[in-house]
Amino acid sequence: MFGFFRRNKPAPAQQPGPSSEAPSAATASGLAASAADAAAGKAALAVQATATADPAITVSSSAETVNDPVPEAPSDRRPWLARLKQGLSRTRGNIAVLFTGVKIDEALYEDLETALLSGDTGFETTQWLLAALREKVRKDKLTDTVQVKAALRGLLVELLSPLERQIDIDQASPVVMMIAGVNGAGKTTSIGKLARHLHGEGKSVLLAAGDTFRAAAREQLAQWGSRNQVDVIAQEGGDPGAVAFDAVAAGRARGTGVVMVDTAGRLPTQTHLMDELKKIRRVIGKAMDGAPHEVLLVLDGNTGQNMLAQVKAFDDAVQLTGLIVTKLDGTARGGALVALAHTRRDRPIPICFIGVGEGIEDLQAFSADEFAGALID
Ligand SMILES: Nc1nc2c(ncn2[C@@H]2O[C@H](COP(=O)(O)OP(=O)(O)OP(=O)(O)O)[C@@H](O)[C@H]2O)c(=O)[nH]1
Ligand SMILES: [Mg+2]
Repeated sequence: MFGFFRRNKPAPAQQPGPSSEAPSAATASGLAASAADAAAGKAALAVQATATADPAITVSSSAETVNDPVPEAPSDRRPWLARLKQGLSRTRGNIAVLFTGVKIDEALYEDLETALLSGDTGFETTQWLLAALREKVRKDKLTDTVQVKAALRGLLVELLSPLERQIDIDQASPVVMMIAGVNGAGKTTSIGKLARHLHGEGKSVLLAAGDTFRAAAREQLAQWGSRNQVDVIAQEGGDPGAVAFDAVAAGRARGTGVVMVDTAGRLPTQTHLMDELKKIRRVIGKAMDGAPHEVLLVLDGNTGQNMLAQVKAFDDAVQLTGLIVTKLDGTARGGALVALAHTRRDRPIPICFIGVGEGIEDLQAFSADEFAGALID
């Protein structure tokens, strides 16, 4: 399950660099291509040769260079698990120690209730979990706290499993992904990380800087592009829908593997901005039938229960296909993911990736088992 993406065909051994691609339709149509376009020429091959050995990248707007470790083999998830567990340590709080005693009594359930509520699991989900746990203890005649802990872990895995999903990056050519979310949630950073992972899969990537009004936003994406030999379609001012359209058109003309459309941050209460998002989605559909293939909402892990309202509002507006939850490092509110799984169990929106930091390897596919383990083990 733990490939980063789902593949229908084996990844090619070598990926064609951006320099070998046809000229950009968008560039020809008058849009300003980013610095990445210029850098893509001679430098591309040389940079590409060293890319996996030295994935030096910048993920923050502070332009600080992060030297990420060489990605571990997919079979070795230990470094990631350690970071996930460390990241969720504030959410986990005292859950693990609850189960070190010997007695299964009311005090145990009360302490568990407090721990779940403080982790922002929410009242309704906490009550549901406690009731299900009591029922399991009764039915399975559990007699020691180690068994109760295992039962709770099992319930969490069951609840979270429907949220697991790997994105199929061979589902179309190009696969068009639109990324949305509130301000500062981690959209652009996540796009950068995904671009690097896609590069590792041998997929060519084109980025669309859909935040046309903030120069800093364009620059942030352009910086990512130039570091990762990925072209960025950008435009100063103007309509983000036009940038998205041209990016998809350019992606089709070039035979690009994946086009990712970044968008400006917006609150669900900003009606005109939500309308703009709907328009971007519509326009992408005009540029390519069936696109966007993925509409991902990026959620800041510190958002807690408000995630539920954000998911609903963005889903109503642009029909989400998945979520990316960032900044789970250091949050005391990671239980909100459990609430999300429980309250939306009739219409689950999968969590495609979770992030626990700013490095490339800090964004990984979501696993119910790993997440439950990090919460209570
Ligand atoms: N600690 C931590 N920081 C993160 C994570 N993901 C992103 N960030 C940081 O969050 C900040 C905002 O990230 P951006 O990617 O710029 O967020 P954005 O959603 O594109 O922001 P706007 O475009 O302004 O709406 C940056 O400083 C990132 O480095 C994460 O998983 N953990
Ligand atoms: Mg951004």
